[in-house]
Amino acid sequence: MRLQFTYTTLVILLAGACLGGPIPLRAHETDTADHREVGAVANLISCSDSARLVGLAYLRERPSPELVKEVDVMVRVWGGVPAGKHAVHIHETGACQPCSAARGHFDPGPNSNTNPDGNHPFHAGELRNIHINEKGGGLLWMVTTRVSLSDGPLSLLDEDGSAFIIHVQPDTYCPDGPAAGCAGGARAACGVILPLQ
Ligand SMILES: [Cu+2]
Repeated sequence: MRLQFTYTTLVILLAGACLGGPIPLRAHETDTADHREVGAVANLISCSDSARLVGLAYLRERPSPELVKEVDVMVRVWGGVPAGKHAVHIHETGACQPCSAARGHFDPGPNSNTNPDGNHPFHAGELRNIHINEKGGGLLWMVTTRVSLSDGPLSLLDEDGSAFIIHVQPDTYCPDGPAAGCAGGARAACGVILPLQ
């Protein structure tokens, strides 16, 4: 099942979850045509039940003439993921059926290494852990400068797209170098990143 979201839907779903200081949810141009605010959304689907929508993610690239952009990231989960900390990343391919179709971590460029454990936490798609409470809800809100939504070498909306992955285990950020599972292990939820018009 894939739901179509509008900005109005996003405001209803996310505004109440924005703890103390909601960000404006707007799609219109706020600068010149080259420096637009751009948005994207991902429906998060359970990796054990592809018919189950467990949350959503929202991205907003702020208007800027710089190549490196500031991108607001908000991930909201309302069920289907066990309580505790879970790794959250942006993976390199916009496919979630099965969740392994999202492949490795988003990490474009001449020194690309998408191995989830092998180059962690240095991939462009790295995000922070999300904490899921005992009722199954969780909210992650952060800013990254490692990716963009507009055209360019860091764009998540490249030819094969990108996807959010929420992992079963926490992200340890691999402090001892490459080790199996240090980046969160198996996959709990996945969402293909789609542009908002
Ligand atoms: Cu991952």
